Amino acid sequence: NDNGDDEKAVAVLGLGAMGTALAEAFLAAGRPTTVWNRTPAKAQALAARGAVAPPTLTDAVRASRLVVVCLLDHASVHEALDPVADELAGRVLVNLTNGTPSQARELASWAAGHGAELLDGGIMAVPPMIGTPAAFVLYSGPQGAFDAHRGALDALGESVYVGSDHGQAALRDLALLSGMYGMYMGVMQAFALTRGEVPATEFAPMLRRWLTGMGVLVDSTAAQLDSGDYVTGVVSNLAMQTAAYPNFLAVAQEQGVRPDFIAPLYPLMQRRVADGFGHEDVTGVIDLLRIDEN
Ligand code: FVH
Repeated sequence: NDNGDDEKAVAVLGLGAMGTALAEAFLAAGRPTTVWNRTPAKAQALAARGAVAPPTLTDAVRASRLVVVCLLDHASVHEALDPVADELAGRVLVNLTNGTPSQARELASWAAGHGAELLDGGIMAVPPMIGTPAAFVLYSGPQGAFDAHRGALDALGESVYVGSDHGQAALRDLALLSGMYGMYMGVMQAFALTRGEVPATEFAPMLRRWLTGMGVLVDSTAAQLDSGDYVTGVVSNLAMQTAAYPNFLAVAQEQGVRPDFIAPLYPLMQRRVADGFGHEDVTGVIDLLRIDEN
């Protein structure tokens, strides 16, 4: 079962919800796939579908030049890989575990110290999306390693290379997920306000339509940020938005809902207006988020 010299072979370490989806996608793409999980039982279903499930992590790492790791967090990656570090020499380690840019850079140094190259990645998909056109995966690290293994990695979704600095994929990943959680907070607030008065499934299409329409704000905000001009293109000025904002806090109180998710934005908007920027877009609030300037 040693596929270490098979150019098409892939090893997947970690068979949680995501690691299992990754292994399934490699198998579906016809890649000889070796799998390992701390709790071995999770490998059984994949073995039944053609994956190789060796008894030890050492065997799994030796099975492929391309080793994909997708565990819970950065600490678990070290906990799993530290004991087999020397087996990584000459291999490309692709880390798809959620982590920070500094953790990615640390893992890259650690891998280099053991003779391996690291591609750090950020999966922009949930497990059912893996292997479909809806999925994209960010990668950063050595361009040569990315180019050499892109053919395999494309089985997971669109492979997007974002630079040689190992931290770049994690930075973009966490920024995109921060945007998602901000959106979730808004969605949760909207459902909490309407709960008990409007059936959620009746309200949902309206909420989705509104949020989809407001997606254009991403591009208008980006244009304003890059130009430094927060006035051109304003359709909803900050003073007007700040005047309406107390209503969001009032309706929360009226509906018996905590305002925690939406309350923090209000003082920032007020401060921006007080500083004379009421005629601008809400974009200027981003300036107030920088710790070093405030
Ligand atoms: N699932 C998702 O929607 C997101 C999508 C974007 C990317 N994330 C990140 O992917 C990483 C793995 O997520 P997951 O969904 O596979 O997570 P779990 O199903 O909870 O599986 C966790 C696996 O990690 C193993 N594990 C945990 N601690 C250790 C350890 N100390 N040593 C070895 N393995 C460890 C765990 O093994 P076991 O409990 O089955 O033995 C699972 O294989 C994650 O970074 C997401 O943020 C997913």
